[in-house]
Amino acid sequence: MEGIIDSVIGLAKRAGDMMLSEAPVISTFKGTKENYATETDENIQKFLKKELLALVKGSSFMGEEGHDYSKSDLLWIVDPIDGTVNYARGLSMSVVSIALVKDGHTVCGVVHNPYLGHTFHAERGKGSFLNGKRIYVSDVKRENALVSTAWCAYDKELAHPSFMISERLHRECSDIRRFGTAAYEMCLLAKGSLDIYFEMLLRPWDYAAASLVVEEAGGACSSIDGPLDMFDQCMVLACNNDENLNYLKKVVKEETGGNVDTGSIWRD
Ligand code: LIP
Repeated sequence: MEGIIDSVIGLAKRAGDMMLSEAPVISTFKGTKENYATETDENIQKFLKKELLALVKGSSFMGEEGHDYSKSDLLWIVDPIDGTVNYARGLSMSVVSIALVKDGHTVCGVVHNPYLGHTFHAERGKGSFLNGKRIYVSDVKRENALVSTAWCAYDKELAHPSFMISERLHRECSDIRRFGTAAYEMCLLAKGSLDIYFEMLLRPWDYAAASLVVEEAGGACSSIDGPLDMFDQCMVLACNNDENLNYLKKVVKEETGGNVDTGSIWRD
């Protein structure tokens, strides 16, 4: 996969320009009134699918807007607009997220915020970068940690345990932030601006790229009982170090009794 990262960064920036130049028009509702796509989500996905499949022969594609994919050991996992509700409501905080996953593990990832001109990228074993400058997670301890989280707007049956966890983290850490885009929040952790990140339920396109950016910056990502699932939805935990990750796992298990059914994107 040598040498493709610059092409992927270029495509993410062109997709970002589409986000800035197209007015948001809601086109599709996906099961709840909170979970929808805009025409721009669909246009960007169509554009990236064509370009990325041409970039790596034999690869396949999974995107948020219609996520059928053929099994291949080389899979593009794309969120055309992470933070779609922000985009639709004119909150200038959304990103394009592109990951190349080999045998279930991300090998390269790009997360681009066109509003701030922030482009994060990482290749496995080569470190993480923001606009070409190497980045590292913080060394902030739990009691001073800035936490970022959310309360399952698309899956409100999971909101109550999410609030319980947030209340405990607020009590035992420093404070909580919420930006409305998982991929960008995890990248803020990778650059040392946040220290603990948690969401009860996300899909592979929300975290496939950003999780590599966190890990290559020295941080740690996992689900509650194992690695992040690149082929199905799961709980997402990301921290600046293993100590805080173990603390977060303990809090989630204690506050949920350890039995949260996160369902599957492959069955209703
Ligand atoms: C969103 C995530 C956000 C989460 C939302 C949704 P989308 O992704 O970025 O963190 O709370 O439920 O998953 O739908 O904007 O790509």
